[in-house]
Amino acid sequence: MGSVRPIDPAVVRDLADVVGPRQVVTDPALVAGYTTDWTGRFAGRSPAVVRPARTEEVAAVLAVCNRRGVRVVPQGGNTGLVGGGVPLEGEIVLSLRRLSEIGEVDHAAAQLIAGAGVPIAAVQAAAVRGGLAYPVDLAARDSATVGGSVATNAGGLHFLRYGGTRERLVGIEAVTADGRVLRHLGGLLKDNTGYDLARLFCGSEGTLGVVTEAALALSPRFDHRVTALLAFGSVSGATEAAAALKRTVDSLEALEVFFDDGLRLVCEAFALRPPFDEEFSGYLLVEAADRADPSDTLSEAIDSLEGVMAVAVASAASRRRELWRYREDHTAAINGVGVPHKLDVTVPLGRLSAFLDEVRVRVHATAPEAQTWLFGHAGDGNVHVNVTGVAPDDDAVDDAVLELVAHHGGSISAEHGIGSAKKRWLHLSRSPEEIAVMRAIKDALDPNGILNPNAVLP
Ligand code: 2HG
Ligand code: ZN
Repeated sequence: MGSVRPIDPAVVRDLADVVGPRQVVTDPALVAGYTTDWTGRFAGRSPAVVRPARTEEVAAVLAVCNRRGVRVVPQGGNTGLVGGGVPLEGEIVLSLRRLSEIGEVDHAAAQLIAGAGVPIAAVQAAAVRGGLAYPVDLAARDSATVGGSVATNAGGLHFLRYGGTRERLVGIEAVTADGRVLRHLGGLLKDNTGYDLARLFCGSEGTLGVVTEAALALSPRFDHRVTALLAFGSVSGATEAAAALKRTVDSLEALEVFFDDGLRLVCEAFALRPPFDEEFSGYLLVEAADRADPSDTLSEAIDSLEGVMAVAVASAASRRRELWRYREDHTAAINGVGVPHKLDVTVPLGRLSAFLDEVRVRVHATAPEAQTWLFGHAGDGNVHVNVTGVAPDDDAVDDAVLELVAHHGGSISAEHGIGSAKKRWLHLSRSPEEIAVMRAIKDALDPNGILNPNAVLP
């Protein structure tokens, strides 16, 4: 981490005029909380964090930065995993957490409008209070924000049933690099009036504009929910069962996969009792939700699967939570082993089993001392390849894994985005023509290149 280039006092004065002096944070001890990502792999530096509370303030801040050529990294809950919210080159941090207003549920439309700084868990709670649900769900729900989830098109645990953030997004308010406010929050589902800017900004990782509010489509609230943990003797047994469950259980809401080494690590890290007396090679965590109890439907589907070696089923919330911990606690447990390289990939479902076998071999051949941890969203073909035991800036393993993904016709990022971590490999998933069009859009919307300059585009 280099030294921080001091910020021009005139810029600080201009920013303080907009948000008030207390909301331009320059004390290094406080700034430090915004400059490193959650994994510890991406450590940046910044002279200042600016914390607007309203859209007009965001617009005025960006106008100042654009005029003075000051580069900006927008940041929500700082739960990103690809270095997309970290000021790697001394940019100022634009924290959106104070945009924390949340509207009432619109029952007629089954929608809700939330500010960029509202945590996902708060959106979920508001939806439930309104008799509905917000189906985008992820382990970082208490810290991850609406703005960050829109900027990264967050996927999460329920993608197979409801899609990700882009599928839920029915309107957006965002500010362009020069401080113009784009507001299109009417929430009309049928609205063919030109380019869909909300969905363009969704997944743009703060490079095209800064999301300040989002209109989100809610889903029905299902009060009956059942969770099952299934054990298999082989990787292919688990992936074949996942495909069968996806085909047969309409109420399926989650279909997660992990393996013996990850389960052992989670149990050791958090002193959890293992789910079964014996160890097995692969595990599926399955959840179904419906208006009536889906237990029988799920049990029948499980009974007709081949290769199931052991089953634990839970309907009570506390026992369901215990089963979920075996999967959700992987991220935190792996962080305890060392700074991980996180590769978040999708492969076509028919290639999932082959990929899971080959990726371990590939990592071992590239870095024999490394440890490979595999888990993810089996229903989406989305594997979280975490590798510990290699230096944070050694890209050899990333290179080997992403080449293998491309070989299988997959995507180098299923849900975490490109950030700064993966832009070197964008060409493996997108053609030169596509990247040139993305560059043209970026240049049109942010001609001075002030918005998240280290993310997405090589
Ligand atoms: C998850 O599915 C998140 O739990 C995090 O996407 C994955 O830690 C990871 O690599
Ligand atoms: Zn995930």
